[in-house]
Amino acid sequence: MKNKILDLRLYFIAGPQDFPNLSIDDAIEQISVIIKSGITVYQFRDKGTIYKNKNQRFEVAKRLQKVAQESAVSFIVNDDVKLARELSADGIHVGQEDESVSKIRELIGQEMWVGLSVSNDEELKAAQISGADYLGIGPIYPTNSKSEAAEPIGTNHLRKMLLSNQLPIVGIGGITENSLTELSKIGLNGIAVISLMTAAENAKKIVQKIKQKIN
Ligand code: TZP
Ligand code: MG
Repeated sequence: MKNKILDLRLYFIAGPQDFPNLSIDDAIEQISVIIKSGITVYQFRDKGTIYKNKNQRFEVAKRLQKVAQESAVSFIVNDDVKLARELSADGIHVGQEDESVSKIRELIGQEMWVGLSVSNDEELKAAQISGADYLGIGPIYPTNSKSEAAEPIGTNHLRKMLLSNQLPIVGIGGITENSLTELSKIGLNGIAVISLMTAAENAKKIVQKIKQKIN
């Protein structure tokens, strides 16, 4: 169920596939450590390729949701509206190629947050009236974490895009510790990351650094 406030400052995205060298149990453990490190949102982004059956995927999502709930971290499901509803997740996040926000609203009403990915001016404009609660905008920089990612937007263009935006927004794509200062001046509500956190040796340290910069 929707958490009252959606604090977008540090939005971590991952599924077990983002830990290709680990067993599913070890990946859950790693993701749990990150969820507990002070992030504000966790998105279960799982392409479903590594499981024996659907039930196993459901159980993994449920375990991670429990960790998020215990840490007062909002739990968002990527793409899979059915899973989000079965779990009563706090929200659902979709891309341009997924079910439309209006269709999702028909299914779920106002009970969950709906996030939408945008990667260019046209998508950002259309997103303003889409009914989405927040937007993920990117990739800002080149990324290795999404195979079908669009062209990087770059911070100069991103700044211009945000002039015509009214919605809460997280920046995503290729964000490293080195980009935090630059990103802190753009007016984002938060940053969304995969590899910055999955590769972190000390998740808490990175979280502190990000929270100092992005607020
Ligand atoms: N959408 C746009 S870029 C991206 C997604 C899911 C991947 C972000 O991963 P990273 O490792 O933070 O660049
Ligand atoms: Mg998608």
